[in-house]
Amino acid sequence: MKNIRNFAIIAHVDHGKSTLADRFLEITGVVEKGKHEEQFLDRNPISRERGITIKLAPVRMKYEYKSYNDYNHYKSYILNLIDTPGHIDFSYEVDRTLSCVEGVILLVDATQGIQAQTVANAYKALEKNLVIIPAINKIDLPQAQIEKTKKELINFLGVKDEEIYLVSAKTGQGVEELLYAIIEKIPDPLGLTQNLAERSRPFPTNISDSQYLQALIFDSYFDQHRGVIVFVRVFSGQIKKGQKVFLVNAKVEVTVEEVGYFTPDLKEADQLAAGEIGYVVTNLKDIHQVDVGETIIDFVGNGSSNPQPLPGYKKIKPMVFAGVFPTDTADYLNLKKALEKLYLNDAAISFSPIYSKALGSGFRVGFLGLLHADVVCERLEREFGLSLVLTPPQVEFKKDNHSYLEPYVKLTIITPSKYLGDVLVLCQNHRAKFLTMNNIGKSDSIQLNYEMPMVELIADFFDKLKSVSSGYASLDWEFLDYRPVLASPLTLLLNGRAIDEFSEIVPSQKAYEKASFLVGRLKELIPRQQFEVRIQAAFLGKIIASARIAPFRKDVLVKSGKVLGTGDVGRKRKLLEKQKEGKKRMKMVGDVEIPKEAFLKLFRR
Ligand SMILES: Nc1nc2c(ncn2[C@@H]2O[C@H](COP(=O)(O)OP(=O)(O)OP(=O)(O)O)[C@@H](O)[C@H]2O)c(=O)[nH]1
Ligand SMILES: [Mg+2]
Repeated sequence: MKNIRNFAIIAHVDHGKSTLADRFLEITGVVEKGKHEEQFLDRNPISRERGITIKLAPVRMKYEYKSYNDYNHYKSYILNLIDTPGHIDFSYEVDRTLSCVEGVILLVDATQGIQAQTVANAYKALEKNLVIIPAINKIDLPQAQIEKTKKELINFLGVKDEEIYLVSAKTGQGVEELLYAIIEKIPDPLGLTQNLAERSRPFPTNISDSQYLQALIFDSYFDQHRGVIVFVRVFSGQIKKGQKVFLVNAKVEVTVEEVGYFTPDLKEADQLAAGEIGYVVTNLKDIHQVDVGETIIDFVGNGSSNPQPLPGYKKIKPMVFAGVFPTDTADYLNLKKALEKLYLNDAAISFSPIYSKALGSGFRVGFLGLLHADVVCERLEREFGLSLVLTPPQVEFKKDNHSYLEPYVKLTIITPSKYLGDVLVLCQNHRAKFLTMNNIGKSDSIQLNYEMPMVELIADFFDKLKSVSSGYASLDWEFLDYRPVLASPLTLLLNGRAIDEFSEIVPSQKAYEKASFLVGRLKELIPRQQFEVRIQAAFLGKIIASARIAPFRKDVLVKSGKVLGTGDVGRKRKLLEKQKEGKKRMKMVGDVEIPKEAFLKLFRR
């Protein structure tokens, strides 16, 4: 165990975590330099296309360490790295990662300095008592502000200048020194650091020397042929093929089919021992029995001998909800199965069945934010071959007798001081309540704390914040509580018929603004139909906004005024097929045809 180091890379989005991981993988010979894709650990195609990490990614590396001081000190280490996403919508991946490691590299982009998720993720690591190695990245860039970023880190973490590592994940400069720091500064899985022979952090349970198996499930996915595959951190004991184990919370017995570690592909091994990170093939076909945060222990016959669960994880609460419907109503069960399987790989979603008059049977799915909603739906479509309609993601209001309560968040914004004025005005316009303001380090970065209604946050606040600060301000939020608000349903009508899917509760103060925005947007998004379409918005029994779309006749069989004759059957069929294909991307709402994208685009500006 002394030769194992488990660590994660955490940072604000885009500060270079996955690129740094590439360099580690090259130095340790997992991949060959110049022969792999950039951000090698971002393996999901959606992640690659969007250039952001959406999943935690574990990988095991081997490294031959030679001490600088003592050349006889030559040892082979196993380094388990977990790369994490930086975007706040995937923060649950970070939460789960941090329970599996003893230390982290906190990476800060030298051109950006400390940003909101730098702070949020660092606090998470501090809370877990992890060793934090601060590193400044992108020092190769001419606009890098190394000294300023250093000052921010010194002030924020209370570290010394010489404890901060300077690297370029792009060129590899300083990366090997960082590997040395991981070995020297991050404790082994028993909590012992190399130099100080003392426990630097309490062991997660009090049976650290136990022979009994205790492994924490931190991620999972469903494999068509092998059933549920879980990712584990073993805290004590061992786990190997053929062993009978027990899931403490689900109370099910499982015979282990295979164990191994990440290369990052799955590589079979004889066993996983205490301190290691790897995977377990369970062959469980009933996917409801496995949950992240579950503890695997030895099977002790009916689970009778007082099994010890590890602390596991706080369940995360989705804050944004949308209806998800199959375009083809016959796909309902496929959607259900897809959601269940996806849940194994993304425990941050929640779902429950709903029915809509216009869209049929579907699910009300909870997400952590709009990007998360977008990514989940794209994964459902691509990984499970579904075609879906998503109603506009909304925040959940609670009804309390005749009044409404709305969710509030605690908002943290970090901005360079020169944009402060504009940021303050922006917050004011979004019903935010100012709490505190302070400087980060001796730099000109300012941290602002607010309380703000969640509904204000999810619409377009982030985009506006980016635009008033030329991209420099960043934000982090956390759910606070529900508070009373004067609000009512804003109903959208198409040709006099209320369309529930487009209706939502809005604060009275925002009703006019919202109504005219939605009506205007729908007018752009709904194509002309054979008849006139009237769009209206009603609030408290009054129509407060309206628009119309003029009718338009389009029959594909009438081309340049001439009806295609019977002799042209092939061509006629082709045109009809094409029209049918187009219709698949449409959805009938009432008697109006609406493109699928309209549902998602409606609330985006
Ligand atoms: N010049 C320069 N560019 C870098 C460096 N490190 C990363 N980048 C670039 O910064 C961008 C973001 O890098 P990623 O490694 O994807 O960042 P990340 O932190 O993994 O991003 P998320 O996982 O989405 O939060 C990419 O375009 C990288 O090529 C560096 O040291 N120097
Ligand atoms: Mg990344």
